[in-house]
Amino acid sequence: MTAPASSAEFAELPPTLHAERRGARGEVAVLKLVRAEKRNALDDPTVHGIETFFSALPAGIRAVVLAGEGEHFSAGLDLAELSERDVFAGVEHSRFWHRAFERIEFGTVPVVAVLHGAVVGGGLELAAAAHVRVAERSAFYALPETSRGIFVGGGGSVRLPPLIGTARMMDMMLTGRTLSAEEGHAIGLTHYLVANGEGLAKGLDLAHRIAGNAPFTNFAVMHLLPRIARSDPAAGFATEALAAAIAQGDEEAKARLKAFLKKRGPKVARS
Ligand code: 1HE
Repeated sequence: MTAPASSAEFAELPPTLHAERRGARGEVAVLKLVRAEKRNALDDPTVHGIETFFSALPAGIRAVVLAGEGEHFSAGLDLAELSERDVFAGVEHSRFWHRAFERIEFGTVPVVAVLHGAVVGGGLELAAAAHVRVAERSAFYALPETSRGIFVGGGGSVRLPPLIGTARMMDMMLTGRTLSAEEGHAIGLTHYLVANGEGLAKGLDLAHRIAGNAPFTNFAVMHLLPRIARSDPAAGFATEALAAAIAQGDEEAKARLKAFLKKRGPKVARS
């Protein structure tokens, strides 16, 4: 279902991005890379647009689906823009990507990435910043930076090792190895594997489920879980205890617990 909300509600985006709201109350936003003629290569205006979009989501949006138009999710960094940058400009450019993708990973709402075709270089780094990844069987993953004589610069060396392991990332970078959709799923890079053409529907279904969670719980999962996982266990247990106490004190949690006890809340179902 598409909500009647107009794209004018969103921050101004470059022509390479398209945003719309979905769901009965427009609670899910879909952000699409729409530069299919360049295989959704990420030029500066597009990366800036991603940062702007996630920094200024309209009120009422509780989850985002990130997808790509055309045959591929994204061919990564726009190589045409790389030509004459000096060393420090390169540092600033990488930091600019970091800021933009940080707005996804540690933004205001969970993000479901829907992947198909090439998910390579900066495109894979973009996908890694999302919270849940759905892949169509056409998807393939690679880090061709090495073959271009460059290095990952969009946060890949931080976000990919926890997902797929440092050794596997090393192999992908050193040998130029491409992973298939099935391999990506088997190693936990993606959470769901679906038939070609079914990714967006699956992504929307998951986003609507996420949008129905208590906002504090979504916040804790996005912002606290990864930090607890990286901290020492003593700090992790203390943070977890605080988060658990705050969550259960929330009115939303109390209402949901009461509903279950009165046989009105959902039961856990077999998959
Ligand atoms: C591009 C880009 C791009 C395509 N920058 N223009 N990324 C890469 O090294 C991947 C480079 N791209 C490819 O390997 C292939 O294009 C694909 C496998 C993704 C798709 O192949 P295909 O046959 O469908 O398309 P194509 O014919 O190769 O490309 C169509 C057009 O898109 C063509 O332009 P045209 O004007 O000749 O039509 C291509 O030049 C253009 N195009 N990919 C610019 N990446 C923050 S650091 C991140 C570092 C990285 O991301 S490095 C990895 C870069």
